[in-house]
This record gives sequence, structure tokens and C-alpha cells, in this order.
Amino acid sequence: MNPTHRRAFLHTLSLAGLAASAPLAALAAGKVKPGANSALIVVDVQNCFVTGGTLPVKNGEEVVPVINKIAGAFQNIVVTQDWHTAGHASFASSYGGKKPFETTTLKYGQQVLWPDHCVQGTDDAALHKDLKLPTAQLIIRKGYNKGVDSYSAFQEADRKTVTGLAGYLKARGIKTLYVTGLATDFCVAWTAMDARAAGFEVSVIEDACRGIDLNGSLAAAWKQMTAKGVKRLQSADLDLA
Ligand code: VGL
Ligand code: ZN
Repeated sequence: MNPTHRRAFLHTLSLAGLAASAPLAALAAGKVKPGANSALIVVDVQNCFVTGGTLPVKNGEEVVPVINKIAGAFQNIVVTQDWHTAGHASFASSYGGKKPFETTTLKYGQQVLWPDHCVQGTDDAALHKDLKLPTAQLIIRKGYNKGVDSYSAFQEADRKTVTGLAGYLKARGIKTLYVTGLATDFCVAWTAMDARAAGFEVSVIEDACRGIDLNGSLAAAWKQMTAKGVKRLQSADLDLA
């Protein structure tokens, strides 16, 4: 064996040795392990958005066991609640001659009109009873300004009024967010995109979300999220060990 061949042979041997001695965990290749500077964001897993609620998302309750399962992998968890005043500007009932799921133009732009939902203090606005997040550190409520909707947990629909969530996360040194909950194409998508705009690394965990899908809004939301650098993960991509 000439020296060049010998080096190549040794190189191959040492690589094989490395592979053989690699711990099993490392072979669960590509799994993501959320670190101390990551947070799980659980968006609007409330009675209003599941079966029996006022604005039910199809199979919305199915996110609960998925979120409970992945929560153990996170040191930081933030929960959000849609928290509207009665007579809110996003309710169709606030206008004469408007039906739910029609749109209108408000001062800040187009607004989908919804059935009355998630009114402050009602059982409909309560978090789903099976959601088990004892380590969650913050509940942020949004949509309480009567004239302005807030799909996003960061910024209201006027694109001016902030909720304070970005400041909270930054003050705590959090850099990476994993977004879950309801609904994929509204509050999850707006939260994820605003998080990108605020400078966070963001993944949406698809099977921990369910969508409303109003006139193709689900596909449109994924397209917009992808364009803004939001990653699309599945709960199985997380290292829960
Ligand atoms: C939501 C519509 C109206 C959501 C909230 O949580 O996605 N959707 N309000
Ligand atoms: Zn709402």
C-alpha cells in the first residue's frame, strides 16, 4: 500500500469506527432538541375553537394530546387566549346585515367577520380543560380592544399596537419559537409571521395545529409562512427524550 492509499484506508477505518461507537441518540438524526433559549407557544386552545364552541375549528380538540406530549421537551411555554370584549369589531353581530364569515373593511383594512366568540370571562373563552401545561410561565390575552382584532400574539390587526410578547421573550433571552394551536391559518400563522418579523427563529408544528380553511386560507397561510422563513415541523421531529 503506498502512503496515499494508506491514508485513505485509515480515514475510512476511523469513520467506520466513529459510526459504530456513536450513541443511539445521535442516530435519531435530524431530531430537534429545544434548548434553554427556545419557547413553545400554545395559541388559543380554548373551548370556543373546539367542538361545541362558538367558532369550532374542525377536529380542533385533536391538538390537545399532541401539545401535552411535546410540552415536556420545553423549559419555556407561553399560552395565548383570544379574549374579546362583547360587541367586538370582529363579530358579525356588531353590524346590521352582516353574516359570519363575510368580510368588511375596518380602519386598518379587511376584516373577516366571525360569530361571537371568546368573550372575556365566559366558559367559551376558557382554556381547554384537558390542556396540561403546568410549567407554562405566561398567558397572554389578545383581542380585548373593542375596535381592533388581534390574530397575532405579538401585534394587533392595526399593525401598530403591540401586545408586549416580543419584549417579554427578548428580555428572557429566548431566540427560537415553536408555534402550536388554533387556528393554523389565522392566529397560528399571524403569530408565526410576526415572530419572524420580530427576529425570532420560528417553526410551526403542523400536527399540533388545526386550520379553519376559509376559501383556501390554509394553503395560502403555509405559502406566506414559508416565504417568511417559518419552518414546518411535525411533532415527531422533536427529540422528547
Ligand atoms: C382566531 C378567528 C377569530 C384564531 C381567533 O384563534 O385563529 N380565528 N379569532
Ligand atoms: Zn377572535
